Amino acid sequence: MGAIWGDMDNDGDEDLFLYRWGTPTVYENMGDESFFRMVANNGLPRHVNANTALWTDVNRDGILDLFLGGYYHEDVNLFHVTSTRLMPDSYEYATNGGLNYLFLGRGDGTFEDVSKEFGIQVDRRWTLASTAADLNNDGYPDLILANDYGVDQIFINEEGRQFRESGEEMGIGFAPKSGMSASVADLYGTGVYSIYISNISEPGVLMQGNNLWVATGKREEVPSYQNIAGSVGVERGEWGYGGLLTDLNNDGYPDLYLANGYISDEPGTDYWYDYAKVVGGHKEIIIDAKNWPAMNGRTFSGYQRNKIWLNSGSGKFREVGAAVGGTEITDSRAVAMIDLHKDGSQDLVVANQHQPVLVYHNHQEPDRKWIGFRLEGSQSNRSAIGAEVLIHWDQRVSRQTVHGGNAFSSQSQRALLFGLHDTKTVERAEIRWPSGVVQILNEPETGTYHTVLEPSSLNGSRLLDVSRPSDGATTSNESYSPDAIKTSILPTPSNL
Ligand SMILES: [Ca+2]
Ligand SMILES: [Ca+2]
Ligand SMILES: [Ca+2]
Ligand SMILES: [Ca+2]
Repeated sequence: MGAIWGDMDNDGDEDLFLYRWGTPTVYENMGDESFFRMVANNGLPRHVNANTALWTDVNRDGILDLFLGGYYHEDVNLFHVTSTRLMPDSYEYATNGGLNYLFLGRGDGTFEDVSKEFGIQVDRRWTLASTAADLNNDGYPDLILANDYGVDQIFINEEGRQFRESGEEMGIGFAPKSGMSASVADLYGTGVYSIYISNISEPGVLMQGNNLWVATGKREEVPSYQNIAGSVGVERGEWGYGGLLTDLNNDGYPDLYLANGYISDEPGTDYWYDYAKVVGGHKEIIIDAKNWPAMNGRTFSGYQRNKIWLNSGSGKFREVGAAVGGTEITDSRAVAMIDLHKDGSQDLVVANQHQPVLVYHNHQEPDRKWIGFRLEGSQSNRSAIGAEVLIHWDQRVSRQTVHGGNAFSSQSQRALLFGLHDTKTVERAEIRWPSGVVQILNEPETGTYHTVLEPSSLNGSRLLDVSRPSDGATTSNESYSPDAIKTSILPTPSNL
């Protein structure tokens, strides 16, 4: 289902974690162009029907930990089915999915299962996607889970010792849908993360709509979220999979790429009627695969074009996919961002079911400015996963985090890239390392990637004191109201 890279033993080589409906597997990079497949006594379970995983240092000890999300119950082996009662027991509040796991890394490629003690294994939702970001600004990465057949969840990290499921408290734990992907971004240059979760919409049959959760309230508080997807125009995504928030036109505002399309088979046929009958049925109907009619080559939310929504910066998004070269009709699943030519332009890689992978080269307006940061931890994990960069420019702040897994079954490049529109200078960049060290780069040069090594001492930097907000964006007491962006008018983009 997916693969994520991270330096689990901090030796400078990227190690690989591969997750699937089967045995989760760690491949240690031996540094000599070979990998060692670690299968036994590594602390990981033998069988998980995993659909999502993240490298993340939850306790900030400098060693990468692993989050692993289960989809089907772990007693189910889809390659040797012993019972047909393996489907969800409800379309909206399913309670029989796979367990989720959290493993603390020991730094030698072995792991300690702390799923129960850390409050991760609290239910059996059907988790399809996950991402990690510090939502409440306490320095610890929190977990955002997109769940199929139910509500989404936020697990707030309580100082690296435990997680507290806070979805309802934070406003996202209602309205069950088919969560397929989770992505965060500072959408409006406020230093606050919004969350995008893709779902399913099929006109005339099922209109869940996708969720764009924006934070309300003061920045120093635990945020609560409000879904503004409908009012800003990113709700209708058909059968959505990977939804990635990333700035595609370097205007400083993250845009949205949505991979969609489930099964494009026999044209003119449709599985939806049979599907709707089953999922609308009693628990005993939906749970048993023998009640699900055979698809017999029928199309099921197929022949869909992926979406590219440009963020106007003032609230609204505009769908421009076909106009900018995204015309393919594909059954798309994962999408990842990588700057292939290192020219400050985010290219896209899209994985498709039963179809070739597509690579989109992103041609920018030549005068668009940008700045990039390639981070390497010393006290923090060497991959710098969980590190954040906040750039202060043009009277605003833009914030990004280094992800160890993101969206649907994907991981984007870890170097952070910020679009600056036509602004030539950045006042300063603030790097918040997972160790707590905050490093300031004054007036960093634009138009280049800065390779930044985490300072090994506190010379020129300081420890992050979360009880006293630091300068700049996080000190602001101004409240952030999504109403302000709802009422703004969509400007005509001068270019795409
Ligand atoms: Ca390594
Ligand atoms: Ca750790
Ligand atoms: Ca946090
Ligand atoms: Ca943009």
